[in-house]
Amino acid sequence: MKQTSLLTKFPLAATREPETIYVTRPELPSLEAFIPSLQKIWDSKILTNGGPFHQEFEQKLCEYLGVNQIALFTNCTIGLVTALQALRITGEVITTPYSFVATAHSLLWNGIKPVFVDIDPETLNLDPSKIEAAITPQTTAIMPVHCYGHPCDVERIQAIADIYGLKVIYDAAHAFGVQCHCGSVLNHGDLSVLSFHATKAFTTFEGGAIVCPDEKSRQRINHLKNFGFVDEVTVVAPGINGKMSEFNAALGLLQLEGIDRAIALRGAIDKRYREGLRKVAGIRCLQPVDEIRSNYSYFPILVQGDYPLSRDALYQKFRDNDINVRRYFYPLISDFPMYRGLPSAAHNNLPVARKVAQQVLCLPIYPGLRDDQVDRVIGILTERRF
Ligand code: T4K
Repeated sequence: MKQTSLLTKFPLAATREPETIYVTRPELPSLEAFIPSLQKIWDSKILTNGGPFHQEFEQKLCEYLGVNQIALFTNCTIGLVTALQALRITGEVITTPYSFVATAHSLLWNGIKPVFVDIDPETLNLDPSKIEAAITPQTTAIMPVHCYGHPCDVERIQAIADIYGLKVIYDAAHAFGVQCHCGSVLNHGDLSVLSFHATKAFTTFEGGAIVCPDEKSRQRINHLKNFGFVDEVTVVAPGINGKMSEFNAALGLLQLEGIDRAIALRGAIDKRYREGLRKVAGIRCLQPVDEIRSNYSYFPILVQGDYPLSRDALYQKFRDNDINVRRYFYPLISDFPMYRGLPSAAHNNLPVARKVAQQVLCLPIYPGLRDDQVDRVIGILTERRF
């Protein structure tokens, strides 16, 4: 595709943003570029249930991501709930407290007990060295999160799963397009679940997908996301309605054309933050872990003891300056009422996650964020007037 037509379709970086700076803004094609797809949907009157855009999007996504099979979903949360059903997970599942609540909620929706294990202080992902101690005869699976799109220690997690006969379902909501040393990070574990929510690096408004290793598991997942229907008269499971509509799939196809440019723009912002914050005492930037290719979906910093402001005072200072930074992920999932009574939610079981949740701030990062806006964010962190 010629550069000029790509710019016409994705003009966002060229437009001036309002002065409030958000933690993220969705990157969208121009409305004109989307209208021909809408016209096709209007003409065909095929709105959902695996129509032509859905089929084409699944195929193009597999090619782009470098994965075998994909089942599209209405969002990641329903994808996680269905992934657990597909693998018939029961009993207890080991997971991280340092994530968005949807990770653990997907377990509760299946009547499964979450067992929280602490995170690694460098990667902020589930700490593999702490997993074995949490395994009981009821444990059937591990549900790690590639937090901020940084890959988990997939090999150590798989080794533990193999020894104890456990399944591994990755919450890969943040990991669209991330490649580690052995290809797509989405190819690890039994299943990986993506989010295409408006706040994600790749968005279809709402949306998600399960990455599956083979056609057989994809078929079971397709039944489960369509009420359990196999054909007009056969229902094999109490499935849910998790189907992605033609509207979202058509948008997704168009979004694929702009995603490399969007990730490159995010990468430039990541670089500018790192350079600007290199010498700021008390501010720690997370280092890329095992990525050959990052997606730069988030830019978390950890506000440490030697920084002159507490994390929450700094959060307020950003707010006072119309910069909507976010505390992803605070509070810990294990501190919410439906989880805090669990033995694994105990205060002394999760010291690293607890400390990080008190230190983290996610800075704005999205393709339309201008250099002067990035510098405004850096300026808040470096100015000495407190
Ligand atoms: N697993 C993990 C690890 C996740 O992080 C998530 C979702 C999931 C699973 C579940 O995925 P889905 O079922 O949603 O596909 C947001 C998102 O709602 C949530 O999807 C996301 N993680 C989580 C980390 O963040 P909020 O409450 O912070 O979003 P909100 O509405 O405050 O938006 C933040 C900023 O984004 C706004 O200030 C402006 C901008 N924004 C947002 C929306 C929704 C826009 O510019 N346009 C928009 O349409 O939760």
